Amino acid sequence: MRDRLQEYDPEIFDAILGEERRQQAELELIPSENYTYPEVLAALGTVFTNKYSEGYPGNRYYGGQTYTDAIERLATARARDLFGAEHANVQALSGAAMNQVVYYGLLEPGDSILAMDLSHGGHLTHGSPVSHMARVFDFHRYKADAKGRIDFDEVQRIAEEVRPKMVLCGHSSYPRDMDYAGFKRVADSVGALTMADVSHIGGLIAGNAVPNPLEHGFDVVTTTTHKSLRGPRGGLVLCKAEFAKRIDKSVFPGLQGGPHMHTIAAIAVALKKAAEPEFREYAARTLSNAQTLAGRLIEHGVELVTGGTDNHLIVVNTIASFELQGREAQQLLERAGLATNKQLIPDDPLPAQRTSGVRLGTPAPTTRGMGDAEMVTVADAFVRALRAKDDEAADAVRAEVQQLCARFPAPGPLLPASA
Ligand code: DSN
Repeated sequence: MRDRLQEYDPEIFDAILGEERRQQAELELIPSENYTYPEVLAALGTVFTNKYSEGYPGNRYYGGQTYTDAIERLATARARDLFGAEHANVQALSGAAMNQVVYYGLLEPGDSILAMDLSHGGHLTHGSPVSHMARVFDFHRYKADAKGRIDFDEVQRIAEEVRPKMVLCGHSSYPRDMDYAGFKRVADSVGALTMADVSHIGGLIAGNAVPNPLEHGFDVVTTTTHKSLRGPRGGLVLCKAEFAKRIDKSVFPGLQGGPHMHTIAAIAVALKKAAEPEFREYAARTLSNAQTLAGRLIEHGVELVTGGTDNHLIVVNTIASFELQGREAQQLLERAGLATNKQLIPDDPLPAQRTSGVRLGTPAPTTRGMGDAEMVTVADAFVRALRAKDDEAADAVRAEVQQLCARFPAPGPLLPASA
């Protein structure tokens, strides 16, 4: 198949090959990215791409659904089992869609939602003023305290003032554990629903390495499937049985049309992988690698937001540590073969395109099989590249990073390049 693509469309083929080589030669430290399984890539590139399947198994709008029903039933059952959920919907096309599904399915336009501030670790889809959702729902924001921890007295105070219909926790750059019992107490005290967006830590929850909000009585939990869960790009909505119909109707016909059945097949494969004992080891090692990486950076005098991490991600204050804006640091690191992303720090004085920090994470290096020794090497390389602040030093670091990556190959496509 690859030969046919190469022959027919060499420009696209070359870009695919280039990206494969980039992913092998550089180290992916962006905490929301990972290297998926060859089996997931195989499931994605199948004839399920051809099929329209609006509706749900046993109740679709088009015929020919024998096999789409089979894969969607498998995917939903595996999602329920893995996360201990009463109901699972696997059709959301992405993280943004999956969160909109919940807001529209369980709330009315104008209802208030209490969620974490973006610069303190929240997410664009949690009511950032630049998102469409902020025009439809009335978002209010809580922040972390001066030490970067969530102050539940403050969350409670805002909740009593605002009387939200939903309390939302979850993060894309908050490096600490979530106190789900604390959020549930606040929500219960004002009669609000509880929602956790665990997109970043979905795989860590599946691997039993961090707490599961469903075990704390949360009403609804969302997670993307491509971050620490190592699946294809997609979204899961997990909820109590009492919300199942409203969630399903909110996905289809509420927000989406035909589900991407090739993605659902690949999600099912990733969920099967995540239920295996090896995945628990992977989740535990992702956490211990983050501890080692953070510890070594601190030994070098690097300033981390909240002073460390409890999960897979680390936010470095690059202004305080290296007198570099996040954007400059990201560029130097990219030249050094380390892929990171510029990151707002709490109440960042700089805009999102410049920022005062960068964000790193360990899901992808852990997938490559790296451990403590390699995390020390990566931390040393990171510091060397940013302290020298010049292209020559970054190029020298890149050579070392490439050697490291060659020793720990990323899982590639199922078929070799010549197949
Ligand atoms: N873009 C993802 C992240 O990097 O955290 C979340 O949507």
